[in-house]
Amino acid sequence: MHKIADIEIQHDIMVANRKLADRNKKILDDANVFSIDVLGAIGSGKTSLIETLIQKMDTKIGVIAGDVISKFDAGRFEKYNIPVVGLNTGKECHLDAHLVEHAFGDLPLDSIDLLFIENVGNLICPVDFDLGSHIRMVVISVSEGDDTVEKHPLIFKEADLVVINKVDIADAVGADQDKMVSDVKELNPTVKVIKSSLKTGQGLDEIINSIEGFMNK
Ligand SMILES: Nc1nc2c(ncn2[C@@H]2O[C@H](COP(=O)(O)OP(=O)(O)O)[C@@H](O)[C@H]2O)c(=O)[nH]1
Ligand SMILES: [Mg+2]
Repeated sequence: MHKIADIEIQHDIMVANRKLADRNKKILDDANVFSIDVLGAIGSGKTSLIETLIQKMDTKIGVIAGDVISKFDAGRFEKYNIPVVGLNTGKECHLDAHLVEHAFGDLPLDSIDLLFIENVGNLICPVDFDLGSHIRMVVISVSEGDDTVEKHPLIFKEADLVVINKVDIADAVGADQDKMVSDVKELNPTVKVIKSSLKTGQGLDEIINSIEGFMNK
């Protein structure tokens, strides 16, 4: 059973995070950096998608990569010779605005136009922690099961762009990709939902157009 003190501490944490997120947003706006919080389950293809976008988009990109331990994903991004900061969350299952603010200190924000923040892989904890990014992109894959959206409604309600990845293997894993799209639309009727495969390239132009649309708003 929760004690009142526990609930108050949780509330204080959320309020403090909200303030820091607003401050982060101002830092990004002052530096003319558009930022995307990339959320999704472990293995859905977040890092692979960002790697592909680094190679395909005609924009100066930087990345903050959240890993529980070590610098696994940061190491993957460093190969592209772009500004990268790896953040370790230890036992925490999400990034927060305070960690992201620290990462800003190690990034040349003035020479970045687009900043991807790859959050820790899961569909639950990151939802409550705004990082100060401009949009949230949720990447899920058909191999997580076509009931993933129904089981995790909150993250889809908060999303600006949803990518349903790995459609190349939808038949192999028996997933109904169109059901996943309609489940998202039911929760969030105005959100853009794109089916993609990083193996065949399906949906990539649409993802890039959508991101550029948000950047030019
Ligand atoms: N079949 C298939 N595999 C993919 C696709 N996108 C990513 N993967 C694979 O899925 C695994 C996890 O990808 P990763 O980008 O590390 O996921 P993350 O944990 O969300 O960052 C890797 O082995 C990728 O090669 C896709 O569209 N189709
Ligand atoms: Mg990753």
